[in-house]
Amino acid sequence: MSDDALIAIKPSIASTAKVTAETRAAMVARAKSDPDGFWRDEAKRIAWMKAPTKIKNTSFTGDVSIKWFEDGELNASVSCLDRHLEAGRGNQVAIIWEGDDPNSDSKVTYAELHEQVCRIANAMRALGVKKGDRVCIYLPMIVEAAVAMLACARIGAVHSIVFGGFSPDSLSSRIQDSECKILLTADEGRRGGRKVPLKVNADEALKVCPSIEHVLVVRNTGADVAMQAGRDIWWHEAAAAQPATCAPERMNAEDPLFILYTSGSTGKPKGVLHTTGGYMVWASFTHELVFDYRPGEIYWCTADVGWVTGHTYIVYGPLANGATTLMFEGVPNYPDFGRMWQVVDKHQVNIFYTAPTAIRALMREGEGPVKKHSRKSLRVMGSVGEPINPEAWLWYYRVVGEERCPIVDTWWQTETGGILISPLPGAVAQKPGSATLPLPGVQPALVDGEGKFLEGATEGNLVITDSWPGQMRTVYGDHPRFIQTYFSTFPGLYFTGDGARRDEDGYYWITGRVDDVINVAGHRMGTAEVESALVAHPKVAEAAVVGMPHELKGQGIYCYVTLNAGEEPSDALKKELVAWVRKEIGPIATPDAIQWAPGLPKTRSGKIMRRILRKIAANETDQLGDTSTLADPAVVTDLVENRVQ
Ligand code: 6R9
Repeated sequence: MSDDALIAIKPSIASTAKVTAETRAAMVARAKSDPDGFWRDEAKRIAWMKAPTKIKNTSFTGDVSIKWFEDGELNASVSCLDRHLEAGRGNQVAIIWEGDDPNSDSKVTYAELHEQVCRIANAMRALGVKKGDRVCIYLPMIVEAAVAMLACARIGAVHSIVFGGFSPDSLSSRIQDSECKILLTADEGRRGGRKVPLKVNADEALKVCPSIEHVLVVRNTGADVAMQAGRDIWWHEAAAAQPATCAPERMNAEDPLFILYTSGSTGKPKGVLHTTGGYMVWASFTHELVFDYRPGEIYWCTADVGWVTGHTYIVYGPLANGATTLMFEGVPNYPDFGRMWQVVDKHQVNIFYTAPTAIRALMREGEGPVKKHSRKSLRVMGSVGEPINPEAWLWYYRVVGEERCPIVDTWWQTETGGILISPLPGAVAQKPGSATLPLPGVQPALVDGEGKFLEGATEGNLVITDSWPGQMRTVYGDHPRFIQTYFSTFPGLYFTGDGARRDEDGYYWITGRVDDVINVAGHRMGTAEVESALVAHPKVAEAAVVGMPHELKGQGIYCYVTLNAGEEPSDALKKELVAWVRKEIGPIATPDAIQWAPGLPKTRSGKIMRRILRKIAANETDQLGDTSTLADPAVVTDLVENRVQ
């Protein structure tokens, strides 16, 4: 199939969708000509205590200041809970929880969720948590994770979720950076039939986190865990001691809602800060438009709440829209490769949103596990996290969705708060492998290395030329780093760090990161983070890490390691280094290949030439390009000869 093969808009969807090709065009035009009017109207989709009169006040130059709805007042938890109770939907299921074990599930109604949130919100207030305080959440995929987020929002505390797969070191550095006051965790998590020792990890992390005053612990698996007197409190006991209602804090639209750490090309992960009003409008707007969400539908996003996708498309977006959102504790291949489709049938899922890495892993197992289940309830299917190759796209479309369900390939980032580029099922024809067109109000552009705008069908660096409500506001505690990272490469433009191609129809094809960030199974990682973990090992002198093509994960982690003088390379040491990186960062950073490098290719000024290392890792050694600027071209010969197969 050629790049340009269009998959037409489904007539059945076009005739019933809220947004059609015509209405989309009108929205795009109005968002451009009258942004204040457009977003003033869209802001009505969430509940305000005081409706905003000032709408957009943003600047991408100078000190970079992004404010939306700045005189509005609201509480995010009210949009997600209270107003649904007031509308008589208290008995509707808000969250369907599906356990790792296929025999465990539960349902929580909006009224029940409201009560749980209020109790934990009160419990945190009783522990001294106030508006603006940071709360760290280190929980597995259980209902309490959503409760924790909304309870923070209720009292105006800023949550910072750390993915349950991260190591104690990764957890402690995130807690320290934002000086969290309390930690919400569980005894253990479950994943793929195994237990994750969250409380043990948390105890280890907290040895170096003086800001943490208390730990609320969910009894999840019932494991016997140590409880530190005076510090640790059982979640269920704290909840039971509190009233079932809690007055929501009145928040300004620009008060912070959450911090989420994400990897960049340099240094430690950055605390991406999102605020309340703009983020909530964006979460609700994009969830409804992109998934063509209709009241009463069952919606399932397979992400983890530890990532931004879980924030916006498991919790805030769907709950703001009054949807029934499914939360899945498990993994796609446990107990077998049919699990996703078994869950789809069991809960009659209408909208399904997952990652290319999962699609590729399932595709490898063939059609059998898919065909064992009906999947008739599915109506729209999404993809997120990395470029989806046309082959995987077509398999998803033909085999899973039986050519009935439009595929929405959604491009966005932690920084963008929600989806920016995606087809809308009733309005935009799809092309396998393309994220297609920007959402109304989003203005992408491609620029060359000098920042010159490129027109027409072309390829370049993806930038966004003007603000949208869901945009991040700053790097927590480091506004200069925010400006430096996103607005200095191409002054006056938001630089995404991605490259993209635009075709004759104006469709965007994201080609991947153009910086030193790699995307392993949809998880973002800075090569610098893995390098600093490696050089922290006593036997390692120097390390350079690059991405390499990986059939399932999209990219794998390829490490070049130079040992200290006198240290002998060995397979045992390779294993030790792999285990070391897993311990330092977490299992998602497990190196796929380690190559012993007597030396690294460097320029005469000492810069590692990663371009060459990427080519060797990708086994494109015939395309090394110019190596004449190297201080010692001989190291390249050695690296090529000893490439890890
Ligand atoms: C939501 C999320 C962001 C990076 C982004 C890009 C890649 C995400 C994509 C995609 C191609 C898509 N990415 N969605 N690339 N097509 N549909 O994943 O956020 O973890 O911050 O990662 O992921 O490279 O820059 P985050």
